[in-house]
Amino acid sequence: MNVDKLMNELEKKHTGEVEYLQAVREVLESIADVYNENPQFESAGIIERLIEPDRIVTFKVPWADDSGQVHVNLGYRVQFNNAIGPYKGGLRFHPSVNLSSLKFLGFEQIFKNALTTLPMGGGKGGSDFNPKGKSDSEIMRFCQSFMTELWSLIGPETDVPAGDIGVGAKEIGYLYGMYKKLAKENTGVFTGKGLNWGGSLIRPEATGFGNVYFAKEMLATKNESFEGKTVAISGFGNVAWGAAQKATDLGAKVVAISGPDGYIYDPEGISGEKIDFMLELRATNEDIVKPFSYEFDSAQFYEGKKPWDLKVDIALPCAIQNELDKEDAEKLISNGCMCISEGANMPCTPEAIDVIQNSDVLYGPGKAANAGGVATSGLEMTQNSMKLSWNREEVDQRLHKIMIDIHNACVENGKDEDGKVDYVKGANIAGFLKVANAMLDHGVI
Ligand code: NDP
Ligand code: 2IT
Repeated sequence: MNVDKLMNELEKKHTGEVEYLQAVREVLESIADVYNENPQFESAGIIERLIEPDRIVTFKVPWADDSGQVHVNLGYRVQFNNAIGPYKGGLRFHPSVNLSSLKFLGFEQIFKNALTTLPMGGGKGGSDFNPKGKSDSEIMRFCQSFMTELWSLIGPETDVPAGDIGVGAKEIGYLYGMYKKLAKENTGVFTGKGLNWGGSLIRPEATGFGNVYFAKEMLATKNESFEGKTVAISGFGNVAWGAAQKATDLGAKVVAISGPDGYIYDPEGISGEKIDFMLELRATNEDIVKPFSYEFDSAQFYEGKKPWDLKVDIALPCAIQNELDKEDAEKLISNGCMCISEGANMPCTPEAIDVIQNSDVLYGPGKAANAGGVATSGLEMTQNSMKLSWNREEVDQRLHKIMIDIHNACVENGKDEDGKVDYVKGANIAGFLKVANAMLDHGVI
């Protein structure tokens, strides 16, 4: 494999799809040696087949707002690869959604899902619909219209969507309701479902919990732990909330969370009722953290700033892609940060990753560190198939074990001669080998 040649060809075919090209380049660069040592991959065209999605479906989503005005958004489902199981991956509703962002997310999802050890392929979907400021009935009508197109493409053994940015339990409820009506069946076709209609305990907090479990394993390689450490988290959504909870449980002090409007610094720590308040803020659908500073005296709001200029021991980016750049990485490192673990998908830019990997800072890439969310989706699918529910402890123990196993797979595949672990390389190689070998077994399809 010649990475530059492949990337040149891909750039010509998909000009301007910046995030997708970024995600593909990262994977190709880290698997090139393993690929070239195994000529059976080259002759079977594995990489050419893996970097293009199996199919992309695009559709229009017309919906009426509360005043009767009709709007039209774009809907997508990218079914990337199903070598090891049904397509699996979230739906994102956010104005930034386009083909490039969904293709990058679907591509990442292939390797992430392979790392979970569970039988799930990779996919992603969503819309440029912005749920911010919309009423519940507007969100319901949008979800129903979206589903009238999506329902025929998905199924419990075909393609199983879930949530992502802008798609939480409420949206999953409306989407699932419409699916059930159209398909005339009540199966586990979504994950992240409500607890009394097939959902799994721990799924809402699983990505954040899993990220902290992964970071805990990385820290342990340096005889460190969360106990007594300060933590900065970006975002205040689903993932950030779970990460704040678990980091606090493990004895750390979460001193920052953020929204698109700026960040909150609270030197007394964001725990207990303050974590509950994060959920209340999210439920307002406004997506701003500023009100946190009105509610708690110890909290200060820094408008338009990112939390990466703070002196913290651990940074957990949990908001969106490319939110932590080279300057942010340099600031974190010069302030003594020892660990950066990605709750979001691809939150660090390639330049930031270079800086981090040339330092002693532990770096957990999203496809390994945030795999706890989809892993728990896999556990939800298992419970649905068995038509039973596990209790909190059972799900949490399984999630914890999966995160330890993912960490071990990264170490096994990413340890350099000097003993340093390159978690990016480890995660990419471990995920790739599983999928590539399955593709070889299935022939050219
Ligand atoms: P949520 O919608 O619950 O929360 C994300 C919030 O972050 C949004 O409200 C968004 O606000 C806000 N945000 C966007 N950009 C920024 C920014 N630059 N700084 C601070 N906040 C910002 O989404 P999730 O918590 O589910 O997802 C967060 C990240 O985690 C995403 O990258 C997602 O792909 C990833 N992830 C999610 C998983 C899951 O199970 N939910 C699993 C694995 C990864 P606004 O709308 O105003 O932009
Ligand atoms: O990025 C992700 O892994 C998710 N949004 C969760 C996907 C899932 O199917 O649970």
